Amino acid sequence: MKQVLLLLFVAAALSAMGQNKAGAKTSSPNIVYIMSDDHGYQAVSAYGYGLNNTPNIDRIAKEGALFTRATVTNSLCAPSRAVLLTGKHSFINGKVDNVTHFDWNQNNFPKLLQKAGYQTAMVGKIHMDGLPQGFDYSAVLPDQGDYYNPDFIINGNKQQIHGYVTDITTNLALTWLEGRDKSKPFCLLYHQKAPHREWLAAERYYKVYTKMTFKEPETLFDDYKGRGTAAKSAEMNILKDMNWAGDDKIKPELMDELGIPPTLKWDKDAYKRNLGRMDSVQRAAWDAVYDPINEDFKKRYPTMSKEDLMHWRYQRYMQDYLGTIAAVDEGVGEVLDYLDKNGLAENTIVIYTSDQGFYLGEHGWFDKRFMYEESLRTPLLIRYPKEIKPGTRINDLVQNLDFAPTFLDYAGIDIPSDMQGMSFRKLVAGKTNHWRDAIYYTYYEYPSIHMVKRHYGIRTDRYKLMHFYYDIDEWELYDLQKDPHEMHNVYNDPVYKKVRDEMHQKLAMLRKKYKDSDANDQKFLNNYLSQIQK
Ligand code: SGN
Ligand code: CA
Repeated sequence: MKQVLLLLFVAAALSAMGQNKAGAKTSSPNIVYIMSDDHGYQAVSAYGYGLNNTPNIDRIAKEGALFTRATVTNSLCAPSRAVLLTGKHSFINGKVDNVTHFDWNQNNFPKLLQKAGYQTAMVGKIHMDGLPQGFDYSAVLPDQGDYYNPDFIINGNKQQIHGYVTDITTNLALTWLEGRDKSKPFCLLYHQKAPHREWLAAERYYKVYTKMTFKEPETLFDDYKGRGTAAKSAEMNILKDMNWAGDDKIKPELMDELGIPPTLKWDKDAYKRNLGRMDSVQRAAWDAVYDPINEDFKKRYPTMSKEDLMHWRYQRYMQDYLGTIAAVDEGVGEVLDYLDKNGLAENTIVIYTSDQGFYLGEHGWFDKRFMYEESLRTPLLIRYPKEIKPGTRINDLVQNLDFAPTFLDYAGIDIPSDMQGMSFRKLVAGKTNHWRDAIYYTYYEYPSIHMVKRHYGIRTDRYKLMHFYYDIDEWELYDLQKDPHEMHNVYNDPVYKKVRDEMHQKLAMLRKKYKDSDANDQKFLNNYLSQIQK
């Protein structure tokens, strides 16, 4: 009897403190984690590249912090999402590439938040099979999803929703926020599909962006001298490897008329599939803008040199890519407004990031995968007025590996000892200078589209060491201070002998620390080869 009374007393005391059974307090911070797909930091205006304007995303950094060297551990969509959820490297969580199965039964940070009394939701692109675990609500795109009139899988049930994917994703996020149980803290993962290939913008933005001209990067005409086999054999060059119909939006009939062969075998099908999802009103609006582009190209193509074509294709790429980002930015603004209007801004951690970086013409490329800077790094902005001073800039080497432990730390939940990332809560609050001095990276999806060879490596403040393996055995070393564009591999330069030895030692230490090995590389290679042969 005494024990029962004691329990009743404890329960009453806990509820008086605003704490529910599992431990989360009503005052625990909310989390809004916004992640887009393939959004390079060069296309967030807060990073200062001058390509486009993203005032709403920038607002997060203005009122909070901007990370100048945030990186991912594996620059590919589904692996990056698995790292976000688990706080573990790909070779530990098992999702090493877009092909391998992800095991939802393993632990993840939303499950832990949920257990502690948070309400959790995931909206938008997740790119992994199976019902997402750890969420009270999920509304996700199947696989890559579609830009126009997309299907969504809402709590396991598929339905098509009319409209433009970015706007729909924002609406689903806002609707969930409004309808949530307001007595509990919440964690919302709001994941945009844009600006993923094939870059179809919303009507209100393609009308504007297709008229714009963008600054070219210095290395657009890179000839890959000074690099190894991997950069030379990758298939991500804007001039050689982009689809004419699928990417540039040249009509299949016009390709035939001009004698332009498809780049990839699904070049024309990609175009037909994407535009085929539009209704007649959407299609008419599209044609009104893209028909004149086709007519202009038809006139110019016969006299264009390869160089002219590269200039033209770069502009076409940027118009559509940056056009899709405009709606992403607008959605961020709507969510920030919602938090303001509902008095939630003060107690909500807002993050903006991407699943990886992207090449916007640097080295002549599009896509990602490589450990070179543009795809290794990713935008990262965070606002939490209670702890982060406006205008903070963090240059330390944080990774997407750190999100899970950071969120648990903010929520006051113990971080499981097998999570491999570090909480950056103190770092961003200016309460510690203690941080890692090197990051570890792995990439596996080869042979595959874009043909980026398997590699792993480390990056420190100044240097980067990479090993490309499987069908080659090549090392690359870059001095990022002297050579920020990574144009000269100095691995065999005697001047760098000491640096090289030190970097090798550090790499060996990190591989050991994170529990990676040649045996892992071999295991994942064998798995991959058997899966793609099926
Ligand atoms: C598609 C794209 C690739 C892209 C992968 C993976 N080709 O295959 O360019 O690298 O997705 O992207 S496409 O012709 O189908 O558009 S990821 O972000 O999902 O990893
Ligand atoms: Ca991606």
